[in-house]
Amino acid sequence: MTWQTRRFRLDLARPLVMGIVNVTPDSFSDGGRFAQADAARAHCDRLVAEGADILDIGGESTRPGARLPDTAEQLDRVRPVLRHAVTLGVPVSVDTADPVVMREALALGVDILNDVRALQAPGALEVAAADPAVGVCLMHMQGEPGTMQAAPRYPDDDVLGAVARFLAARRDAAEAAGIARERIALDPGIGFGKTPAHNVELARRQRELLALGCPLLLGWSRKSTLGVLTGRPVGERLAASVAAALAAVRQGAAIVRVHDVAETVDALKVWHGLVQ
Ligand code: 9MG
Repeated sequence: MTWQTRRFRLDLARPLVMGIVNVTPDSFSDGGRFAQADAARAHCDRLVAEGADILDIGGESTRPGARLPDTAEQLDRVRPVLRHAVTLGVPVSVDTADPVVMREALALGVDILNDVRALQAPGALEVAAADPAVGVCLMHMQGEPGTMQAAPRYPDDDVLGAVARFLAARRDAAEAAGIARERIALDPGIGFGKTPAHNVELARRQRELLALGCPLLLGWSRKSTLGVLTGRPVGERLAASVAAALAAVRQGAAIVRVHDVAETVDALKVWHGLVQ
C-alpha cells in the first residue's frame, strides 16, 4: 500500500514514524515568538536526524480544555516553521482544521493536511480538493476539545462502530469532492472524546478499521490513557508511548504519530528484525 502526498508517494510496506512539532506557547521556551520559531525549527532538524519519516507541525493545541488560537495567531506560529520544514527532504504535514491555515500551508509547500476535524469546517474540504495531490489525514473526534472528555458516551457502547461509520462517511465525502482514495489516511482519534476504556477497545479492535480501505494513522504518544494504564504523569510516558506505537503497528497501523522519534524508530527496527 502507498499514501499519495503532494511531493512524495509514501511506501507503507514498513510503518512510518510521524514526528510531532507543536508550535504552541506551552511547547517551546517562553522567550518570545522568534525564540519559539528558532526552537521549533531546531526541533524539526532533530526529528529528521532521528529518523522521522514525516514532520507534523501544528500551532493549535488540541489537548482537552486548550484555548483555540485564532487564524492569525496560528499562522504566525506555524509559518516560519513550515518554511523551514519543507526544505528538509521529508514530507511535511500541517496539523490544522482551519481552511485559511490550510491554504497558506499549501502555498508554502506542505504535503499533508492532518485535520482532527476530518475536513468538516466550512471550506476545508474544498481547499483540500482544490489541490491535485495533497495527502489528507481524516481523524475521528467526538465533541469539542474544550468539553470532549466530560463523560464521553457512544450509542450501545459501540465506540468502534461509531468511529468506523464516521470515518467511512468522511472518506466518502472526501472522495465525492475529488480527493482520490490513495490520498486519504484515516485515524480513530485516540483520546478525542473517548474514555480510557473506549481507547483500549479501539486498540483491541483496530484491525476492523482496515476494512475502510485506507492506511491507518494512530497517535498514542504520551496520551492520558497511557497514564491510566501505567500510573505515570505525562513526562514519564516514554516507554508506554513506544509500547503503544508497537501495539498500533501490530494491529495494522501504517503510520504512528509520536513525540519520541529516536526511541520509536529503534523499537520498530528491533521489532522488524525479530518478528518479520
Ligand atoms: C493533532 N493530533 C493530536 N493527536 C492526534 C492524533 O491522535 N492523530 C492525529 N491525526 N492528529 C493528532
